[in-house]
Amino acid sequence: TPADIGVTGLAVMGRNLARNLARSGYSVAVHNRTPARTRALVEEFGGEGAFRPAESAKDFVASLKRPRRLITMVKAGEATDAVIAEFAPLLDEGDVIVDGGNAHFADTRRRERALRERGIHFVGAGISGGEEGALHGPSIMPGGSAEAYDSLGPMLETIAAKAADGSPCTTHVGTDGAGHFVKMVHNGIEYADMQLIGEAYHLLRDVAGYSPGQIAEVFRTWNGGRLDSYLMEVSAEVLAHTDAETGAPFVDVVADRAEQKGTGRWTVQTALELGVPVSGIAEAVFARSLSGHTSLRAAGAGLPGPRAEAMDTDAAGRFADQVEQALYASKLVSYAQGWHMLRAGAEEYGWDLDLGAIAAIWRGGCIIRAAFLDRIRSAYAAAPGLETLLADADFAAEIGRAQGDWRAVAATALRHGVPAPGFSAALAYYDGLRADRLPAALTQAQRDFFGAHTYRRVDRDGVFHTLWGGDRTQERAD
Ligand code: 2AM
Repeated sequence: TPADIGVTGLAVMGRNLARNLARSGYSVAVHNRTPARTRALVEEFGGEGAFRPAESAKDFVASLKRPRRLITMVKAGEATDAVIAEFAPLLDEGDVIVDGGNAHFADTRRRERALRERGIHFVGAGISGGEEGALHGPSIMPGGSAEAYDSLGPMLETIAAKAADGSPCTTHVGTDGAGHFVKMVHNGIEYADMQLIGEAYHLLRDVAGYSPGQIAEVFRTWNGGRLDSYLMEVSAEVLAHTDAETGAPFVDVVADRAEQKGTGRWTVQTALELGVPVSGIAEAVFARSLSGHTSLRAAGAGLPGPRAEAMDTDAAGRFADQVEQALYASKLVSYAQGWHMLRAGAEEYGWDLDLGAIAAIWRGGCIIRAAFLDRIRSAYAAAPGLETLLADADFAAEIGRAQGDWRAVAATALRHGVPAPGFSAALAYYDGLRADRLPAALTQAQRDFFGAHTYRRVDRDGVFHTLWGGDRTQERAD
């Protein structure tokens, strides 16, 4: 009997996804450019379910039930195009290719368009949760035609993570590149979350004087409250870990140069094009980048600045509580920025994104999974047109209660010379939203002065220019 679905590209993500499908009762055709990986999968895990190994692309395609469904799990970029070029000629109208890699959404849009012309459905599916997620239940963000989702949905819903209320962490996100776009924003938010947790750690260490082990305890406590999240849990685990070789806290033996594969950078690049201020994500990308500039940091190492002063135990405890408030408020802001970007992307690319459903499918499986996402889901359920998450009454009230401590923490960071770009950028964004008047008025006047770029007035319609070099009279410019 033919296989329900095929997976090609059997590195660890593909292999685990194929195993997840097989363990869920589907018969899975498996294929890899190098057949040794296919054989290894069947040898090691063949007992877990119905695998149909194929060595040639032709046999692989021939072993699939019609309309055929195949998932490619190869490296994003040229490999994906190579796989499509190899398989598309072997497929028929109505067949479905799913790209489960980390493709750029613009590539997915291009591939979807080209395959649509040939009658083949192309689904760009963001998959988050790493290796473990792929095996035990990831969050899956598929974009493509509704017809393709009709065919794939039941399988994806079976293998996806389940939220606490039992609902699957997948949904039809939107057409063409919507799934990979949403996955990209997920990763951007992940960068911001990690940066904010890093800043909290840095402040607790250098200002409160806590050891990594003590910070692990603080994080565990926070993880029992509103900051409950996978990343908080991971951070506590890491901070509690001791290096076996040296006996030092593990975090102290890791080189402090953060790397990046590029999805955070894509998020910021796209946000710049969409004109959406995602300062939390941008600061996170820049902070990683700064950390990696070894010679630059060496050149700056002797620059003057304050030294953190020791705090007594009570003061340190009070400060830790304030940091929790600052972390929560900054996190709220970065999620608000992320959702703004989702809205803007939907508008630009014509996707009907359900902003609450996206929060819902991030409640489980993915790296930013957290109880908190259920609150975003309900905020959008109550008000689908919500302009910003910060305008939700509950979030606004919370941030109102947090803001005193948030400001105190940001000020302490500045005074002690501990960099906290995420906390301060989030606060600046918040105050920018709150402001009655912004200095953008001066910006516009400057632009008109040196470049005759014109301005609008607060008191009447129209576009104006002032004759700055002449008698400074104002003329209509529209
Ligand atoms: P391989 O085992 O033959 O190298 C991650 O690198 C996965 O993508 C691997 O399964 C790898 O196959 C596959 N891959 C990388 N480049 C590829 C290409 N150009 N065509 C097909 N598969 C490719």
